[in-house]
Amino acid sequence: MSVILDEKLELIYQDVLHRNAGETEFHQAVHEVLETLGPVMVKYPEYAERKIIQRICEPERQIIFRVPWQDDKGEIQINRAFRVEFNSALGPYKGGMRFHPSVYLGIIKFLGFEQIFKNALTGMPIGGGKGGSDFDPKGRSDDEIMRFCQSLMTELFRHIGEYTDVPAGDIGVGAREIGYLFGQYKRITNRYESGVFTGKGINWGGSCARTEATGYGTVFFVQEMLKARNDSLDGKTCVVSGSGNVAIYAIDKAMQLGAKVIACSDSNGVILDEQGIDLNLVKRLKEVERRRLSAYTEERSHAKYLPGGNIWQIPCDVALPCATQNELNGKDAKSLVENGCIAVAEGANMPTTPEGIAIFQQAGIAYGPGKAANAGGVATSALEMQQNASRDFWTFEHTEARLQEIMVNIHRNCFETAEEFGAPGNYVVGANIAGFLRVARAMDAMGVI
Ligand code: NDP
Ligand code: 2IT
Repeated sequence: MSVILDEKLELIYQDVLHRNAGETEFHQAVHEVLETLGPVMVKYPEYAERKIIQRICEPERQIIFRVPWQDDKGEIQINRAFRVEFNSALGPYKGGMRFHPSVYLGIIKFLGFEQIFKNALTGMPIGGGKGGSDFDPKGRSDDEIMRFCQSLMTELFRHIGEYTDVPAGDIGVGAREIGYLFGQYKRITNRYESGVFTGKGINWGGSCARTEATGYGTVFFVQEMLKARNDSLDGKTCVVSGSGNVAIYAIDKAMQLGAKVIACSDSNGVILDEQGIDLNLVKRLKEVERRRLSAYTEERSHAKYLPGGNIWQIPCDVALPCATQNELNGKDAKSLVENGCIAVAEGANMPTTPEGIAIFQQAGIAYGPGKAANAGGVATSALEMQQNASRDFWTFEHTEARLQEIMVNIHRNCFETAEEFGAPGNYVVGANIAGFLRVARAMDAMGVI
């Protein structure tokens, strides 16, 4: 790890390593937060005394279970699923479910840990949690996805609830999966408990703008970072990694605000379209036809498909990593900076390695970490819960306006907190400390919990 920790924090970190052996992504997420908490321990020694950090690093509850199901050939498949209920000081556990073959406990714990601070930053009443499975949805039929979701929910239903734990989507989990999961929950419990899930379909309890929220929110965050530097997105060249839910709506909002998005990607390669990405085509290929991004050049022959390509080598003003963890390393950060990039905001969770973050910060570019920049998704989930609780349904315009207001507030909070703690312009410091303090104050008020 790049930064050396204060002595007390190093001891806490060593304990986390020891108790959670082999969970490298979780170690990375914890280290990044501990790096910034030194000045907090000086200003609020009572939190150190009452071991708030050690308590936050230990999940309240971790559930691991078997998910057996039958594929279309009748063959039995066995997957493993997780729900890590990390912290409920501010509200019910809240966070997505990820279906991806790389999922293991260390991934779910890093995501759940990040979620605590992110959710605190939104200012909404939501705790932190995350779940998922090592199930690989690629190439599976709708029926297989349904049977898998039903089997998973046959165990998960007993752990979740509107006031307990409220899952949503993440990688590999979108509206289709949430439909199957919610349907099975409703059937088992005999309750139409809308608030138990977010990301639901618009005509059965979902919220307008939830689909768009993470990508839109990330771009609203960029807009605020640039405003703070007397600049704007108008006329800027952008690259966006990924071509899933977050990437698609980040591209959409960046274009609406006058930027030119010239590249996006998937895990196989990169599309470079100097005329500007044809977003309707990407949406159709990914959301409707569920095809690989390489199919883009079948209809846009002037565009280039770079198999195995590195999107961060493409010169741009603004880079938005919106695919997955550790997708942007020190070398990539160096290329971006050398090619004149002025702003990076993370639509994905922990996409930049510690070496990459250090390079962005040394170069003085505007760098928005995921727990601040992608908080618009979960914030809009909380707006969905609010609508469900009051049996109300807001318009797209109203919901988007609330989302933008929340992102402006998160930016301001991170910006001001960074200044207060002696690190002006450092949004990592601002996000970690502002998020931590909100959780710490709530935990401290509730005694030894
Ligand atoms: P999707 O499943 O819709 O899309 C994921 C995209 O990232 C795909 O293009 C996928 O390519 C690519 N990708 C996934 N895993 C890998 C990998 N291991 N290597 C390379 N590329 C990969 O997921 P989302 O758009 O919802 O999520 C993207 C990121 O945003 C994640 O980090 C997620 O945690 C984060 N996030 C999501 C929120 C949400 O509301 N959905 C909210 C906040 C953060 P391929 O198809 O080839 O796998
Ligand atoms: O990482 C995230 O914030 C999400 N996947 C969204 C979580 C949610 O509960 O909406």
